[in-house]
Amino acid sequence: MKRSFGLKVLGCTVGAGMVIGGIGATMPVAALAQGGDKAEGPIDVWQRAAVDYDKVANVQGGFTFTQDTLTPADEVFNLFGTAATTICAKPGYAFDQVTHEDYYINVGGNVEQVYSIGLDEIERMEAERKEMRCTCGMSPSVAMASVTGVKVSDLVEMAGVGPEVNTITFKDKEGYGLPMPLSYVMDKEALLVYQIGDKAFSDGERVQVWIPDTVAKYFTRAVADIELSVSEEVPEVEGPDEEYRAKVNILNTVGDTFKVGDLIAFEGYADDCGTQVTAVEFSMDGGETWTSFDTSSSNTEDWVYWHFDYVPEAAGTYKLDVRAVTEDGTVSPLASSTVFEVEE
Ligand SMILES: Nc1nc2c(c(=O)[nH]1)N[C@H]1C(S)=C(S)[C@@H](COP(=O)(O)O)O[C@H]1N2
Ligand SMILES: [Mo]
Repeated sequence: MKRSFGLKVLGCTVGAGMVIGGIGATMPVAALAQGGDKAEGPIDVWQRAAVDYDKVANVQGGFTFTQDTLTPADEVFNLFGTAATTICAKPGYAFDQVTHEDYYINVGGNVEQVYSIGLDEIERMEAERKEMRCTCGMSPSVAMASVTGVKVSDLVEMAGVGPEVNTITFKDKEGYGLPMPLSYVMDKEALLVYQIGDKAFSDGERVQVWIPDTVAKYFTRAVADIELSVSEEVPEVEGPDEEYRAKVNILNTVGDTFKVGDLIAFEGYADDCGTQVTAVEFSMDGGETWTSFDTSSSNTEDWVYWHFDYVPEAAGTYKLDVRAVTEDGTVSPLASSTVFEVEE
C-alpha cells in the first residue's frame, strides 16, 4: 500500500538555532553523525533523535526527481513571513498599506530622465513570465514560482543610463536594499515582479525584484526607488552563507505511522542557488552510510525536487537523513531529517 505523508508549508522550515515543535528541520550533518551531542542548535528533537533509532545501513528506495514542481503562490507570499524567518524579512512584511493607485516607483540617480511610474502603468508594459527560484541565503527556505513582471532593463532604458553608471539599487521606502552591479542585473534579466502564479501581491504594495541565481536578500519587496549610480568599486554579489549551501529539505510532515510493507513517499528539494546539485543522498543509520542518487542531468535554473519511496521491512522507529552534493563538491552542512514509526 502506498502511504504519503502530508506536505508541510514551506515557510515552516527552520534554520539552525531555531526551536521547533516538530521534526523535519535541518541540522548539522556532523551532529547527526555524532549522535547529536555536538548539535549546535538548541533543537531538543535532535538530542532525542540521537538516541536509538533503528538503523538501516545503505538504505534502498526508489528515487526520481523533477524540476518543474512549483510552490503554491500563497506559500511564496508567506515564505518568509513567519517568526522563524524574521532574520530575513520584516515580520509579516509590515509595510505601510498603499492602494494600487497610489503605488509608484521612482527611477533616478545618474540618469538622463528621472521619472516615476505607477503600478497601473507597469502592468500595462510588456509582461514577462518566468519560472524562478527564491532562495534565502540565511535560512533553508527555497521556493520555485512562476512569476510575472516587467524587465528591469525596460525600466532602466526608459530613464537612460548616465555615463559610467555601474550600480543599481532597489530600495523600499525605508531604504532597505543592497547595491548590485548593473551589468549583473541586466545579464540575469531581472524582473520587477507584481504577480506570483496567478495572484497579484496584495494591496498594490508588493512589487518585488526577482533575479535568477541570486539569494533573496537582493529581492527587495515594496520597491519604492530604483537608483542608478556610479560606484568607485562595483559591488560584489554575495552568495548564500556557507551553512546554507547545498540546501536540502524534506517537506513531509511528521508523526505518521506506517505498516511494514507500506510504500512511504518522501519528497523535498535540493538547491544551491545556481550551482548544480549533482547528487541527493539518503541515510537511515545516522549518517554512517549514505545512498547516493545521481542528479547530474539537472539544470541549475530550477531546484531539484526529489522523491524517495521507501518500503520498511521491519517495525521500528526510524530516522531518514537527506543531504545534497553539488558540482563543486559541497556537501550540505545542514542535512534535513524526519522521524517515522513503522508497525507490524
Ligand atoms: N523591502 C524588503 N525587501 C526584502 C527584505 C526586507 O527586509 N525588506 N528581506 C529580503 C530577504 S533577506 C529575503 S530572504 C526575501 C524574502 O523573500 P519573500 O519576499 O519572497 O518572502 O525578501 C527580501 N526582500
Ligand atoms: Mo534572506
